[in-house]
Amino acid sequence: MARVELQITRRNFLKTAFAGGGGMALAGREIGRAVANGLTKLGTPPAWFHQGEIKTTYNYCDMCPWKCGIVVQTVGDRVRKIDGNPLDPKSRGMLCARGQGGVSFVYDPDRLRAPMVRTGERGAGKFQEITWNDAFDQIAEKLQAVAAQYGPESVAILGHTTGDFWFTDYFAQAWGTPNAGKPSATLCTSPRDEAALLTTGVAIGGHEPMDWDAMRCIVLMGSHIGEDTRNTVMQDFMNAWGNGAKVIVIDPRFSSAAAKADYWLPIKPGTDTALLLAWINVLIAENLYNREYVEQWTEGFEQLAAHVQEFTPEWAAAITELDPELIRTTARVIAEAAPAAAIMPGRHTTWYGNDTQRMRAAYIINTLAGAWGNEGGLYFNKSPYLEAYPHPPFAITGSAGGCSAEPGAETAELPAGPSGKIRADGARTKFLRGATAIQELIEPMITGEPYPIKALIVYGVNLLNSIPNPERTLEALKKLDLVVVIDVLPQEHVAWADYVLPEASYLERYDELSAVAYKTPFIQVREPAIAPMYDTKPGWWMARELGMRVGLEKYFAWETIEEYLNTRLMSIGSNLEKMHEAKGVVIQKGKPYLADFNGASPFGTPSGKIQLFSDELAVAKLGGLPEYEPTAEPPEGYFRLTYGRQPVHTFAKTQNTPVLNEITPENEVWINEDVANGLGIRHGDRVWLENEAGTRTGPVKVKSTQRIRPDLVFLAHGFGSVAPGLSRANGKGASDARLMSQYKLDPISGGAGMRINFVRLVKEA
Ligand SMILES: Nc1nc2c(c(=O)[nH]1)N[C@H]1C(S)=C(S)[C@@H](COP(=O)(O)OP(=O)(O)OC[C@H]3O[C@@H](n4cnc5c(=O)[nH]c(N)nc54)[C@H](O)[C@@H]3O)O[C@H]1N2
Ligand SMILES: Nc1nc2c(c(=O)[nH]1)N[C@H]1C(S)=C(S)[C@@H](COP(=O)(O)OP(=O)(O)OC[C@H]3O[C@@H](n4cnc5c(=O)[nH]c(N)nc54)[C@H](O)[C@@H]3O)O[C@H]1N2
Ligand code: SF4
Ligand SMILES: [Mo]
Repeated sequence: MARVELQITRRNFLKTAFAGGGGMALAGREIGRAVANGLTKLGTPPAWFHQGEIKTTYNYCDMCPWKCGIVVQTVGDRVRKIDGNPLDPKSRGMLCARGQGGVSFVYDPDRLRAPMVRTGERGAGKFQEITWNDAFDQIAEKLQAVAAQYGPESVAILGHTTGDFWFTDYFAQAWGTPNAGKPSATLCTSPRDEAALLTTGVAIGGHEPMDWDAMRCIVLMGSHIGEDTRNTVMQDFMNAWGNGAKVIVIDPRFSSAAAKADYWLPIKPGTDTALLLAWINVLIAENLYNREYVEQWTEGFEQLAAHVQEFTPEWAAAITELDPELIRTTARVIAEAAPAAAIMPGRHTTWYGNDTQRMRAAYIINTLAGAWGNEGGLYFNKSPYLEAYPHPPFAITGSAGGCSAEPGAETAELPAGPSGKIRADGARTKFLRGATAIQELIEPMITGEPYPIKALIVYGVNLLNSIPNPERTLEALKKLDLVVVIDVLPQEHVAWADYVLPEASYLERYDELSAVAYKTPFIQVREPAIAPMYDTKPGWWMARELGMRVGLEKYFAWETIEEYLNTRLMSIGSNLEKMHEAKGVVIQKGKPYLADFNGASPFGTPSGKIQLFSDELAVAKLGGLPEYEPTAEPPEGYFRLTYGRQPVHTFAKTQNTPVLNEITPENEVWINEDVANGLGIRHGDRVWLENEAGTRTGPVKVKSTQRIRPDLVFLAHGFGSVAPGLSRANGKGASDARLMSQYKLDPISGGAGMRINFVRLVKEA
């Protein structure tokens, strides 16, 4: 009865409301004001949307590197709300918790507020305020002194987050240092991209080209969607799952994605390549591969078939500790769905130091399934058309790469500096395609070999939390002649700067356009919602001010950022005003499928064919076909340290954001319940984590669970910071970065495998 009554009442209410529809819209503002006045009289402050005119600006999110398009609502000088931009292909009107947390990030009272110069010892964190003018004059003088004595190469520039372009790409090339790097390359995506270049000749790019809508079988190797909370990826995965796609998850931990899987393969860590080789063996032995596709588009099938003959499911079972029948069954599940089946290329793929070969094995399976360029498999990304700002030739060419690099950036090119010196990490000789191994740039700062690096500019990199072996980084920081840090928060490494330059956040600045290679390529604009708070400035302005003082005027011909952006936008018949009218995003046409190429090859290999056998790797004696390479086992009493993402935090950057900190203030260390019981450790206990070198972090809460194998522990990255200025995050939880005394370089991609560290649990004293 009650329910019927309620329905009637509601319907009557709606009728009344709609009867006056037109009038209501007209009178909306009046009513709003009346409501606000009425509430104020009652002593209740009116809601933000009744407090004044709402200004809408368009932007792309900077709470993680994914760059979802956002709509920002501002009243007066206060940002009130961020929503997903419904027209943006990445957000589609939705955001993850971190994206929503952007307002809180920007109003974090702990933000850096004014430029500062160091007054105490490096690392002591003693500074005094300085004017922007004086800061740039002094920095420019010191940079020029370093360059005069050691050459421009002796300045290293490290960058990440969405404004890094101005420093790692634009300034670095104009200045002439090849020693620019991003943690988003060789600590993240480089193995999967190098493997793709070697195999298909097409890099994966910023956006994994899974053709989700039509996919029938999804294989996730690691890829922990749901903990990795990239907005679009979660939407796509859940839609595909809802549409009945089969899901296979390979993970030593029962991840959030594993909870959605039809098949969970709790693999022994570090043995994925053995599983992949066995899958190839089954696909070929049982004749389950796409013969026509293989004949038309590949080279090296005979060699591959001979190579995998011995890699039976039984062989792999002994290595991976998986059931051989499960290996067979899952290979058949992939084949049944092919070509609408793919192993996701992954994102963070720097695991054990042999990672390019693992990714190649995965791509070979995607090839045998006929996935590249077929509907439901892997589409071809296309970069949007957009001209660069015209400038005289750079001193050097070649971008630092990484997942936020502009499409078309020549990441494969290995530049030498103006004095003919190549990258100081020895990239050209060490790695096949000369990637910059960011952590290796630390070495010449300490040893002076092969030549000295004397100055360091850090833009938006969490230096002591993102780069493995932080103790070595600290040694380097002590030796440098000049350290400049551009950041928004007093992160740990900020204490080591000579000059701290506080940036205006992404909601307070214009920025470079975001050009996204995608199924439907698109361009996003960043408009400031409010003026820079405190005495902060945008990164583009800093790059220009510095450039003007070190003789690079010709590269910074534009007077204002509006002029720079309008010049670029001219090439697509647009400008800032039109971008605003278009609600912040312009979408172009893609070429996603083989059929779109009219018989021509979309593959960028020299032969235009997918290289099942890689001649390039064979010539370099790096293995024409992938082989399984065992990784070292944890010593007695130790566990392999693995790490991953936490749904509401980004790396080590959001732990201090008030609303996100409130949801998740600290991390937990996952350990197998039986093992924990054996150690007398209970769920909820606090322990310290100690690596083989005796480095400790914690205390951290124990999550004792059956959801993880007994030979590893798992930690969400980014916690355990030691930065007194971060009032909420300081000292909470444990830091995976601090435990990474070791890393292993992949000889092909230069990627630093970080899952080779072992730790033990020490009960809190
Ligand atoms: N919330 C949130 N989301 C993010 C980010 C963030 O900071 N916060 N960062 C973004 C970025 S830049 C990246 S690169 C991605 C990273 O996210 P992913 O690319 O998904 O990272 P992975 O390393 O593949 O995934 C970690 C998973 O690998 C499992 N694992 C550990 N060892 C092994 C092994 O030997 N074999 C297999 N098969 N699995 C193993 C772990 O148990 C864990 O579930 O996340 C992105 N999304
Ligand atoms: N131990 C360990 N190391 C890792 C990983 C891991 O899981 N564990 N993951 C790796 C991966 S996949 C990646 S992609 C990298 C990520 O590496 P980073 O990008 O270095 O990670 P963050 O912690 O997000 O650091 C971002 C820094 O930029 C600052 N910042 C935020 N907004 C702005 C801004 O608007 N302007 C400026 N100038 N600064 C800003 C933040 O305060 C912070 O200092 O780390 C890699 N390293
Ligand atoms: S995934 Fe979340 S944090 Fe990352 S850009 Fe999108 S909304 Fe922002
Ligand atoms: Mo990453």
